This record gives sequence, C-alpha cells and structure tokens, in this order.
Amino acid sequence: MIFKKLLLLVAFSLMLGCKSEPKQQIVQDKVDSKTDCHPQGGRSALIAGGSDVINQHKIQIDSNSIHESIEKTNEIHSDKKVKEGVPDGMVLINGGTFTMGAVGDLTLPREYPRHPVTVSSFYMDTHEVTNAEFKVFVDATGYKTIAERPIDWEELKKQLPAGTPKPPEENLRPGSLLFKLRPGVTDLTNYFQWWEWTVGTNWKHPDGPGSSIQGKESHPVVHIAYADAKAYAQWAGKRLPTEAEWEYAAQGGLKDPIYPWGDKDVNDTPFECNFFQGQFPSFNSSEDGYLTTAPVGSFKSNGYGLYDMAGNVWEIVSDKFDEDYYSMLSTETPTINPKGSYRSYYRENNYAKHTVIKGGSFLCNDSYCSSYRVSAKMPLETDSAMNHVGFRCVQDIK
Ligand SMILES: [Ca+2]
Ligand SMILES: [Ca+2]
Repeated sequence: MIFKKLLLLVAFSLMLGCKSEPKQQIVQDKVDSKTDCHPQGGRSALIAGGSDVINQHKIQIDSNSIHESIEKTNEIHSDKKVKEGVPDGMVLINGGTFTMGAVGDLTLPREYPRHPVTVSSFYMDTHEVTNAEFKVFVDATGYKTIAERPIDWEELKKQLPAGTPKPPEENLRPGSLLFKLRPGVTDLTNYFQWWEWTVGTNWKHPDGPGSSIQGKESHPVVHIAYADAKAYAQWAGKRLPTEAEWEYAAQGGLKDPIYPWGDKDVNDTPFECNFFQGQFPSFNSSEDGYLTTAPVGSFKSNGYGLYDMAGNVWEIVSDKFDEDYYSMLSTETPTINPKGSYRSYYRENNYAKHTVIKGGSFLCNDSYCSSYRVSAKMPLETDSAMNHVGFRCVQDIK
C-alpha cells in the first residue's frame, strides 16, 4: 500500500515536471466560511450518516448563558526555578506571564480577545508520546483505547439530534476516523468529505485495517481520544497540559510569535514542521518529506527544546473547548493558571462534548486553518479519535 502511494507520488511529480527542480508550492485561497478540518460531531456524526445529521438540526444557544458561573482558578503562582531533577524526556518550563491568544493575520474569533496569563513552572515532554511509549503503557496495563472498544448506540445517540436513526450494526464496531485524500474535491466547505469512519482502525493500525506501527515506533501515537490520553498520563505519573501551559511553552521564550520558531512563513523552506503541502484535500506533495506522521523530533525544536509544537499531530490538552472562553477573562489582570471553561461550547455542534487540541497536524495548511500557529485551537469530540491527533504530557514540580 505504501509502495503504491510512493509510486503515485512519483507519478504526480513526473506529471508536474518538478522531479529534480525546487518545487513551486501550490497556494490555495483561504476558506473563509469554514475554519475546522474536522467533521462537526466527530465519530457520532460520521457513524450516523454525515453532515446532514448535524446541519439540519443546529442548536440555538442562548448567548446570555455564556457568561454564567465562570470558574477561574487562582492558584498560588510559583515561579521557582528548578535546575536539577528534570525527569527523563522532559524539560523544565519556567513559569511566567505572557499574552495568550491571537497573533498574526490568519486568526479566528475563538482566539480573541488576547489576554494576559500567568503560569507556574512545570515539566513538559520534549516530544509527542510515541507508539513505542504508548505500547509500554498498554503492555503494562492491558488498556484498550476508545477506538478499540465496541460502540454503545445508547451512549452514541446522546451526542446526536433526537430522532437520528440507528446506523447499521457494522458501523458500530470499534473504529476511528481516517483522513482520505480526495482527488477532484474542490469544495472545501464540507469537511465530512475527507474523513471516513473506518472500522478496525486504531493506534496499532493507524492507516486502517491491515496497517501497522512496525517501523513507526518513534512516530507519535494516533487515534487517541481524550480519555486515552488522560489514562496514559495518569499511569505515567503525569497529566495533560492546560491550554495556557501548552501555548506558553509553544512560544519558546519568544514574545508573541506566530509560530513556535518565530514569524518566518510556514511555507518558506527549509520547513520548520511537518504540515501539508499541495492541494488540500486532493493532493499532498509531501515536500517536507512526510505524507502523514513523522518520527518525533524530525524538525528543529523551539527555544525551550520542545519538538513538533507545530504540526505532526494535534495535541490534546485538558481544557474544555469553548469558543467564547477568552471573552470571560480579564484583558487587564493576568489570569493565573487558567484551566479552561466550565463548559464545552462549539457553535457548529453542541451535542457532543469537546476538548481543545493544539498545534495542528500533518494535514494543516494555510488554505484552511493554519493551525500550526501558536494561538490556534480546534475542538475534538471527547469520544473521537483520528489519525492526526495525539498528545504529550506535563508534570508538576514537587
Ligand atoms: Ca508533511
Ligand atoms: Ca504536534
């Protein structure tokens, strides 16, 4: 299969006449009407039949409820500097105050308003959790990921509009969401087109049934849902980062950078991260060397020694996704160690619960969400896993 893909890529390169010359990237227009590349509703919507299920039943939300019962966490801020005892595979992120939210001109409303945030010091994994690392956890505990478990229709339908018909039994077998290149697709406003509910897909079979992680031990683990990431973190004596910790760390000590490496355009070579070149979603030229995941640490680290804070795979953080969350916070006084909104709120689909994911993936490019930006974020249904979503952990300083 991989060989076949390589052949196709070579054929495309020859057709484009750019085999031995520097490649001119195809620059797509930005899609204004849509902002996310994920299907609204995650696996529940795909299993139940696609975009119509969600779009015909949009919930009207009372905007007055947005400002109710805001929960802020005002823990004692610690900026103590620890020089010794950094756990293996982690770096110390010294706490501080930064401005969180929108930087650059490809931002989304959910990234506003910019607001000051203070985070305490913590340790952070230098790289996304790999297949090899996740296997140690599974071997030790027998843990089965969400994507490996049978689906209970009674639970699933709670995340769908009332009256949604039960899908065929074969769709309720364990599986995950798999991105499929769609040659010829030019309408980018329906992101159900390039995601498929694929039975038999999970972290051990990341590209679908029959695929494996052999030879991908150092690639980030994928098809991880929120509960899976939390379970791993707990077992490892760690936890998931808050979005504020993640964004602070991604800045790498720079002041208001667009990307973890600064403001150099993501499309300028040499590439700084694993993202999508070509024509989304029809043709991935993989000029950066990677069609899907790359081994962790294949690109330069940011100023804090953190790899792949942009691209490769999205990273699950602990905050609930609420696109109006930042409007609840002070723009004058730093919020100390914010842990996210009290509620999950995503206008496109408020049936499911969503968590925040950060950093973008090998599927991101400027024509869509440009989510390799430090301040970018997307929602992920808490019961859904995908082949471009993984995570990394942090640890408190004792
Ligand atoms: Ca790539
Ligand atoms: Ca990443």
